[in-house]
Amino acid sequence: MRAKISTQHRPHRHETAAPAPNPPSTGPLTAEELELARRNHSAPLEALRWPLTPPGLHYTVVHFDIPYLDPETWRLRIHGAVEHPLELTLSDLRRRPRRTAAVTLECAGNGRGRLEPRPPSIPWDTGAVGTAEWTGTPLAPILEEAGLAAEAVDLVFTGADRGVQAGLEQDYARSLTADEAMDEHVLLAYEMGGQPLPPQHGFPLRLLVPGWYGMASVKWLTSIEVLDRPAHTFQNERTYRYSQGAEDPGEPVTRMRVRSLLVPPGLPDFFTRRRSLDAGPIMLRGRAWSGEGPVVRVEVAIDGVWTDAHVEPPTGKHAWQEFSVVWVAVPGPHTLASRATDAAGRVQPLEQAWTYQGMGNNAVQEMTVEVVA
Ligand SMILES: Nc1nc2c(c(=O)[nH]1)N[C@H]1C(S)=C(S)[C@@H](COP(=O)(O)O)O[C@H]1N2
Ligand SMILES: [Mo]
Repeated sequence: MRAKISTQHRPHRHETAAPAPNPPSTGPLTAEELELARRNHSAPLEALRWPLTPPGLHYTVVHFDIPYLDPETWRLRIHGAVEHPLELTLSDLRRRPRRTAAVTLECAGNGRGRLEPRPPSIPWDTGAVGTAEWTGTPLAPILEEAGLAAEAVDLVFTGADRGVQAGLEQDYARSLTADEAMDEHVLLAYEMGGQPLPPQHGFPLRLLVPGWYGMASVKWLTSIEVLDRPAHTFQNERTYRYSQGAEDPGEPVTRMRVRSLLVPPGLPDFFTRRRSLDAGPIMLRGRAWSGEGPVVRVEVAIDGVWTDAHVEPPTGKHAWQEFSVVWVAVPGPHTLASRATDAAGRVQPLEQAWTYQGMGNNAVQEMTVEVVA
């Protein structure tokens, strides 16, 4: 049995949440998690070498199926509490002012697979992050043309993908407040890396909410509904929460927490992925980002001793930043780590606070390497 849910009408969040498919687990990965991991690929960490994630290496998340959409018949409807409802074609959108921005997207569940017990969802390690140049047209002027009603409270962004989650049939939909939606950086994006969006990244059009975890950037966008009351979408209220249990509504997940990751140095072992490198000076590099950016400091630790790394300025307001530090590697096993601080003064924690859905994991990543003479 599964219930049907429309985008806006669903149980209030204080009502009992539907149970997660399985309780958090400490056991081996389940067949369902392995299938989710196969379908939703992360970036291999060596992809962090590129300032812009090369095509095909950017992580993807697809809750249901990738919809097959015909760009000729596809429309974006802007409706609800507006003076002038709009129905826009892809060429209408392409004729509007064009803007390109390098934006780092990270899945809010990135790092979930390392939690104990492990929430049952995509069991990410740390690679659910990427940076692309997205091209599109700013949303705010379109909303101005539509004429948001004075009573406008929330906007619901709905994608063309539909499926069942937690027993409820639904379209993938997320809401933003009118203020958040009117932010000048929010884009309706139709290109990624100068090419039409690949199907898995939202062809023909996606929302892009820079600075926020990826769930806000609704792919395969078909509808923007303006509401004169708070929205209650499943993806805002039942998932993407910092909660401690199925009954705990918790706080909503919004902006990306400050984080840094090192490019794995040296040579990997095919099977174990353990890494070895030659003794001597080596440049350690990585990337750091924050939804409250920019990143103002990155420290790198060798065997627990922290030193400041050099941090490059961002290539775009919402793009990650490169950091680097020289290490004179001496033979033996070593632990490497990096820790970023953003302009808001937030610092990556050394230990990850556990949440029921495994959201917003930004703890310092540790990596062990074997240095050989
Ligand atoms: N319509 C729709 N939009 C979506 C999703 C989805 O499943 N359906 N997944 C979201 C999540 S959770 C993330 S992290 C980002 C991932 O974007 P990407 O696949 O382009 O990297 O898309 C978001 N937008
Ligand atoms: Mo995500």
